[in-house]
Amino acid sequence: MDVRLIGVPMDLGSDRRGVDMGPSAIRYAGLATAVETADHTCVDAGNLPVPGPETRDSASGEYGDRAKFLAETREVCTTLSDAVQDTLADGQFPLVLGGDHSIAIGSLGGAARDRDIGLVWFDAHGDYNTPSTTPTGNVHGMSLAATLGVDEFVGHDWARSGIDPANTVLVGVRSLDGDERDALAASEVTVYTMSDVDERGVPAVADEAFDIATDARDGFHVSLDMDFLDPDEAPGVGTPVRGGVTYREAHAAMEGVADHRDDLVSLEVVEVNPILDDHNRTAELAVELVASALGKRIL
Ligand code: DIR
Ligand code: MN
Ligand code: MN
Ligand code: MN
Repeated sequence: MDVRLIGVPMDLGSDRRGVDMGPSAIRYAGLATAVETADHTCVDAGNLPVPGPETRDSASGEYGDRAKFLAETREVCTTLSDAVQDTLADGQFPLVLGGDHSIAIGSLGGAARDRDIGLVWFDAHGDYNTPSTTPTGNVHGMSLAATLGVDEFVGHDWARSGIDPANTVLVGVRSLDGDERDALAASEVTVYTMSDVDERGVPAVADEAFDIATDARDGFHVSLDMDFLDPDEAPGVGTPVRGGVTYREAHAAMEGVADHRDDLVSLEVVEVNPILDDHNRTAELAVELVASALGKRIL
């Protein structure tokens, strides 16, 4: 297929930490070549414009600092949503590079605009906070709730993708905030924690996740937060949590994505932070995992 790279140097969803350099680091780690090695063509659409936090007021949105930079997040995600929709309309495959995880609101806005899709979200976190439950005010911890239109996000048409929570799956979870945990437990989202991975292994858990997500009529989107992996493998992330999946388990999960690639609508990889990284190894790992997800095989 024809893969179109869309970089989103976004760090407004998480207080400036360096995640805005993620798209550069991932490109420098050889993404385009890796995509071609997996037998696809690759065009790079460059980066979308993202305002710097220094030039804006964090309380710009209607929830003030309980959802920081929400007005800017809306601007960027609206642009990204159009870019993803245009990519799909042109018959190309959107590969979105973050940036923090708030950009998933834009990726999914585009991918789900004219489609009924499911969603598999690989993450240490639930990203299911809302302005009333968030302990940080950071929108990257709210993006799953926003795209599903939960609570305060009900009236936010720019954010709500229309994805059915019954076709939505979280995999790799090991860090939830108190109210976030209760909201997630009461939702129809399927949550596979690291305990499920311990008991059943990544291939079984991931395959069940793909079955739930591909139950939607028009395929599914994969959102890969690099903190899904253990910090020993992926130190260059903004909010590392120990106890994540290993290098091999992450590849197995992405090979599972590739096994379902006839249904794969779009892919994003987020939260690579070069400032915290060790010689770009987290970006290099992101590149390897994308290649696996797009069908690269050892033999
Ligand atoms: C935390 C961290 N639950 C928050 N979330 C992160 O700020 O809402 N998500 N790091 O990836
Ligand atoms: Mn996340
Ligand atoms: Mn995370
Ligand atoms: Mn299956």
